[in-house]
Amino acid sequence: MNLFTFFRSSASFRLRIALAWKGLEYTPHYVSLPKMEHRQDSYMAMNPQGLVPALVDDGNVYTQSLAIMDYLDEAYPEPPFLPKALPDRAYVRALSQIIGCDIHPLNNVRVLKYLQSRWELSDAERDEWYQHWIAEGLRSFEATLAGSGKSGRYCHGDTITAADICLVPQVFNAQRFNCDLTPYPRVMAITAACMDLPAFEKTQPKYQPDAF
Ligand SMILES: N[C@@H](CCC(=O)N[C@@H](CS)C(=O)NCC(=O)O)C(=O)O
Repeated sequence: MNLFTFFRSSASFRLRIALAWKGLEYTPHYVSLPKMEHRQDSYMAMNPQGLVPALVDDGNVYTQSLAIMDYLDEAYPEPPFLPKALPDRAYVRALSQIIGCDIHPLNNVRVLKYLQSRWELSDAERDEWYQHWIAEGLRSFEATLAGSGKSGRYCHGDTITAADICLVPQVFNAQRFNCDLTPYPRVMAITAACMDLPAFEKTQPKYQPDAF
């Protein structure tokens, strides 16, 4: 397998965790977002969205981290990313999508850059935008955990699921943008518990060879 990744990309971090959790080996290819390597013709030919990550497995190209996690779960089922019971699967998917569909896209690099280039936001205003959507998203994530009766050491009981794999990279990004995370004790306790596991610890941004 070949993974196209950038150390600070939270969507790439999701996949690094996912691959490590399933014990799958891969060759990393480093795509620098500051150098705009994700917009070069050679990369765009593989992923026309010009976003990282991308995964190549058995000659097939896979894009979109949540879709790639579904693919990995179908191709390499153990350990699974989803619980068995249908209501629990829906709960884990909903949590994953709070991160992947409702927080991350609003705070992606290209959105932040557009706000600054087109609408002339200052760095402080950009950070306020970022922190607003983190607060809105993590408030609902925390409330979902609290109201579900399903969370435990991790988002779903004491077993790692896709929801944890999505949550931890988002918390890392929020910390980088100095977001106040004290209102989310469950989120932070789950993140700490995940970081005790090598699949999360070893794949974090600062340990990647392309980190600077
Ligand atoms: N929904 C996509 C999002 C991918 C994405 O936005 N990746 C970011 C890094 S986390 C990126 O490549 N950003 C480049 C840009 O915004 O120009 C996924 O989950 O794979």
